[in-house]
Amino acid sequence: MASLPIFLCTLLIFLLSFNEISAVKYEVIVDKAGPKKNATNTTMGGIEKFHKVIGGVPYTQQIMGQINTFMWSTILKQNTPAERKSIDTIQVFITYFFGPEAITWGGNKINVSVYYLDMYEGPNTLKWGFTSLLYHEMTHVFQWNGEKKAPSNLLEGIADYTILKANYAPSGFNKPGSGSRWDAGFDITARFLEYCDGLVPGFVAKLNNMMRKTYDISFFKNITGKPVEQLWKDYKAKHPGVE
Ligand SMILES: *[C@@H]1O[C@H](CO)[C@@H](O)[C@H](O)[C@H]1NC(C)=O
Ligand SMILES: *[C@@H]1O[C@H](CO)[C@@H](O)[C@H](O)[C@H]1NC(C)=O
Ligand SMILES: *[C@@H]1O[C@H](CO)[C@@H](O)[C@H](O)[C@H]1NC(C)=O
Ligand SMILES: CC(=O)N[C@H]1CO[C@H](CO)[C@@H](O)[C@@H]1O
Ligand SMILES: [Zn+2]
Repeated sequence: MASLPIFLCTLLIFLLSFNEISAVKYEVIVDKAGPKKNATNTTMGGIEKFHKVIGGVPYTQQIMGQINTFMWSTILKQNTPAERKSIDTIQVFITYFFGPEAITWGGNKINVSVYYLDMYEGPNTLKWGFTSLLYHEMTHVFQWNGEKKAPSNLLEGIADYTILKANYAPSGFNKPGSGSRWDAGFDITARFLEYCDGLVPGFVAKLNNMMRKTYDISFFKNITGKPVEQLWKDYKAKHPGVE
């Protein structure tokens, strides 16, 4: 019985460190397996792929914890609860719907399409693609949106910026210098934000924090000293010939 105190001690350390890292609960709700509509595998449908290929609920909860920590420490740089959105639970639904791969809704809920999981094809594994998707969607859960005044393409750009910084950018992700407008959204905006972050370290975190109560385009100038249009011109000039 000598090992019991050690066990209790380990448990206590585990509980303490868990509490310190995050008090957020991660719930994963999976639809019942439906018809097999596989793209690449005759033996499994999307729900089965979720369990057998991705690692199911345990993997999803584990990676959500990792993403949460990365979000606060590296992307949003929010070290205290006062700086963060107050969120006690995040729910992920693995569910049947057509259209986007995933959606974030109701502030703290993410729906991932079973059809997307089923049809996923690419140079990376399905588990990798699912993880990349969660980095994007969980950014929507944690980011400020200027009380809905921030342009949605900027919010999408920040979500893709998280993917980029996490090294989960899919192979088609745009190169630095791509695009014709800073607010084209997704990877185009993400690459521009990466440039801004090079000028002012922590740029994205600063911008997000300013977006807590409202949004104004002058935030770019406030942080970098240059208006966004000037930043975009400088950025394009740094990458000549990139469309
Ligand atoms: C199909 O599923 C099986 C069982 O997990 C797996 O071993 C195999 O690699 C899959 N094939 C494809 C093409 O995904
Ligand atoms: C997300 O999925 C759940 C479970 O299927 C469903 O009840 C909910 O309406 C979905 N949300 C949206 C916005 O589609
Ligand atoms: C930036 O914004 C902050 C807070 O909104 C303000 O106090 C500060 O004066 C601004 N700085 C510049 C250079 O515009
Ligand atoms: C509905 C569907 O896409 N089924 C496919 C399952 O996978 C096999 C093998 O790749 C295809 O032949 C089926 O069309
Ligand atoms: Zn998005």
